[in-house]
Amino acid sequence: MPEESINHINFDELNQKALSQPLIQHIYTADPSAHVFNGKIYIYPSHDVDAGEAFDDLGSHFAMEDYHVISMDSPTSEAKDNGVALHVNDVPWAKKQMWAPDAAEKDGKYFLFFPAKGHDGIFRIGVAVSNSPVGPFTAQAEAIKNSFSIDPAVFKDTGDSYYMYFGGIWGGQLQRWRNGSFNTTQPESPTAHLPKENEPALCAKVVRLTDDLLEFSEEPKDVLILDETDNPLLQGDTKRRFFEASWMHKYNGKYYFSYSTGDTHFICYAIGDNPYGPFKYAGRILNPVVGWTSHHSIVEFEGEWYLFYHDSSLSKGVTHLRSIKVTKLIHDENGFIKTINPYGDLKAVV
Ligand code: FUB
Repeated sequence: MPEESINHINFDELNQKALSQPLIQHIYTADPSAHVFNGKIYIYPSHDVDAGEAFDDLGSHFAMEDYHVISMDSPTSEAKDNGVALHVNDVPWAKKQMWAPDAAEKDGKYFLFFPAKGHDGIFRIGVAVSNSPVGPFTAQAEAIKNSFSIDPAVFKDTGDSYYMYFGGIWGGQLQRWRNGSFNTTQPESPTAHLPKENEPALCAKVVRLTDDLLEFSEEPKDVLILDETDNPLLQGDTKRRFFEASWMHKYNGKYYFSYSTGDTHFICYAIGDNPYGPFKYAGRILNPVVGWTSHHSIVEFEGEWYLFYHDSSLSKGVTHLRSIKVTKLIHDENGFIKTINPYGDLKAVV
């Protein structure tokens, strides 16, 4: 992760060419999970802060403590910060690192799903509930039973079924759960426990939620991504394999699973026929942004599709101080997504 390479970037030129500007500038925000509730856009991002933690490959420098919900009347209108919606101190089971959240609505109630490290240093996923989309949210006393890893994304399918996609490798600890329980050996290595390069890649997980949206209704299953020959993507296929940042959207009856490739910095996608997959790799949605991480959501608003994403342009390249952005997303006549270059003809150096 060559953080120094950002010094080569001419930020004035980059910002001029950028497809969009940060939606919120008075705080740093990242990992935007956008939804349309009651005709309005609500964005559930991480709230980035500089807590003074040293940079490492486990993401210790992402030491976030709370969530703010951002609302917009439309993708081009002003974004409003609705203040603190949930703080780590109000989550009995959580200790630190409030990473990428998501939200869902059911029967007039709003559910905030979020990962955090517990007092044992293990990432779990929790739920907090509110009567308002902007919170404040009240956390459940315990994390979701049998939850693990990071980056929950909750998708409501037709028929009122809700599915959670989740997981992230390296600092997200997904690789440490390969045998069904948390592997405590080699705790400081982000890459120990990963499959070998020529083995099938580690998959994101998908699980249907219970009717009250507070628990898993089944064992999480692998989100399998197949290549052009219908074989699973390999762990060594780093420009296409799953790393973190799951999202699901449905377009013309097909299920689009999108995700970040992490250390190669792409947002890619794969298409399937049902929420569980398998999904066939279909291409890139977003080329690398300034900053190491890339994380997004895709949402339809008044018949048009939008990509919410983040970059570190406002902080001039500081990896853990990111800003949420939005741009249009186009599905072509065959259902494929047109790749987005976030700075036009300029390439981000990561
Ligand atoms: O914001 C912390 C972590 O960085 C997220 O959980 C990942 O998806 C990456 O964006």
